[in-house]
Amino acid sequence: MSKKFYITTPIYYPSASPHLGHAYCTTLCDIIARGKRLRGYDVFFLTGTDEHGEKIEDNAAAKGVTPQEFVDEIVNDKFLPLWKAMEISNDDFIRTTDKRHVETVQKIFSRMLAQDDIYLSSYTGWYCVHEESYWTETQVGPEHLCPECHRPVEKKDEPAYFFRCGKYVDSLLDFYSKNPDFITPVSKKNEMVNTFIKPGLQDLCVSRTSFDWGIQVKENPEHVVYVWLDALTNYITALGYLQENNEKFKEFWEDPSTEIVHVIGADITRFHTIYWPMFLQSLGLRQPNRVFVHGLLMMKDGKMSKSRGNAISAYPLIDRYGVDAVRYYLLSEVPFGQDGTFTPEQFVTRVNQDLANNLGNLLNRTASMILKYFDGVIPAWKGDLDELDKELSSLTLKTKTAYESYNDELKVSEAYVEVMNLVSRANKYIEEKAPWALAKDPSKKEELESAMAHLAHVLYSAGMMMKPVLVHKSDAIFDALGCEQEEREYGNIERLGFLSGHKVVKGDQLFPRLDVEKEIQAIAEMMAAPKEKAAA
Ligand code: ME8
Repeated sequence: MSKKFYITTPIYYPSASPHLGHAYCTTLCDIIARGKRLRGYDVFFLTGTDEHGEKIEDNAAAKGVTPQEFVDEIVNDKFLPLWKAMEISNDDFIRTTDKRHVETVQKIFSRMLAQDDIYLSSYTGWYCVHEESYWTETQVGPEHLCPECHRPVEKKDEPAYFFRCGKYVDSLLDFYSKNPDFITPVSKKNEMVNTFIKPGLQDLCVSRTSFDWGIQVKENPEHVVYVWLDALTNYITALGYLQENNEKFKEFWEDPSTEIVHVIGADITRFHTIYWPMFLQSLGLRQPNRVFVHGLLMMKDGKMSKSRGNAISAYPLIDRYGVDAVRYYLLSEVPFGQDGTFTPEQFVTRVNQDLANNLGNLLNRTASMILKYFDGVIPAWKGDLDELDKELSSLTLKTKTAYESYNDELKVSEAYVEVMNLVSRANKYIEEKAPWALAKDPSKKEELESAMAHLAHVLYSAGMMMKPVLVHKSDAIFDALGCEQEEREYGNIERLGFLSGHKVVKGDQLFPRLDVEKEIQAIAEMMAAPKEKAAA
């Protein structure tokens, strides 16, 4: 039976259009999900939107529409079309206004209340609307600013329900020490323990009475459920937890052999690694295997934001360079454990160096030579005739192993660096073999055949490993190698020589080389006037 893998993105606030940073996170998850599917895993990939809270209520009021109308428009006109344009292969899309979610959150709240994990009290303190969080006098300091986003906070005094964190803190620390990989990269765990747990974790306020746009507490309709208790549970409500049809829940959550990975940005680590595990404990449910904190995609002048005028929409990039180039760029720009910076120069350089000059060039040269020297028929595999052949074959297999282990460790961009290194090596092999010279010497025919067979196999293997990123261009590679649909199998990477006798078809250039100056200028213009396009 195939191994099961459950991967989630954060559910984003539909308070404005998603920017390239959101697109980065969703694309990263998509690449991980597609990579696992390619290797035969049974995958469930979830994304969605986090639609309740005071911020959304305020934004809707400012626009003169109801909160539901407000979120419907953003989800339908901005989020869903963007994910379609980015070729996101999610298996479900959860909205926290979905009936299935609302009803389940009410059941979860009731259950926690019944078992006295939640109790009614009152809250006096400082509140940040932007972070939807309460803070103490010490935390906001004399200037009364939110310690997280540095915006001014408001004084609040209201009845509220609280979650008993104290009850679960010891078992949380125990869980961390028994599961050192739970928070990835591990440095984030120390930050959580030292900043939030060690100084003393207060009970978490889990209801609000100062606004209406939320899930009503059934037992006390004056209250709505705190947006983070509401939001975090999406990961199980989407699977059917406490619902009639809970097959997916059994398969992708309850089954201890399922690997569960939440992918998030550093800004929401506290919620996912402290409160979420406690909520799960309270519900008597297993923990996810990993919370993976990815790096951010920044702009030169800091965080991407519309107000700074430095945000860039994915659409004009997709229109001009194709979705595969944008996906590849996003993936490669943010290495594991680090942030990346979007610049037009870097975008053009990546596409030119890796996709046009390296991968595109290998395809172009290989296909042209096979057409020229062998009428387009890939020569029969004769094994490795010399050290160079041997090195290339063994590198292909080694790359597959490294690609798998990097992917499994969630060092995703590193996995694709390995594939690009294989492609570079194959381009260098062409220089070393000099097939044009071999072709002039009839006694070297076998060597020439072997070189072409080796190059074709590297191309196939690279195309296959790149498939989760290059969702269209990988097929262009297989088309060029004359592969039937049913032959496009990951396992064939290990069948050296399976392409013998295939007929090469010369197609268009895989990635045309970009004119550096012209394209840098074009991207700078996109950034100056971020235009959005409705879905096709
Ligand atoms: O926090 N680069 O939603 P949100 C990369 N609703 N990723 C970025 C990014 C950037 N510049 N900016 C944002 C919320 N992100 C909650 C989540 S989950 C139960 C509830 C990504 O719309 C990153 O993954 O503010 C970050 O954690 C997430 O978007 C925050 O999205």
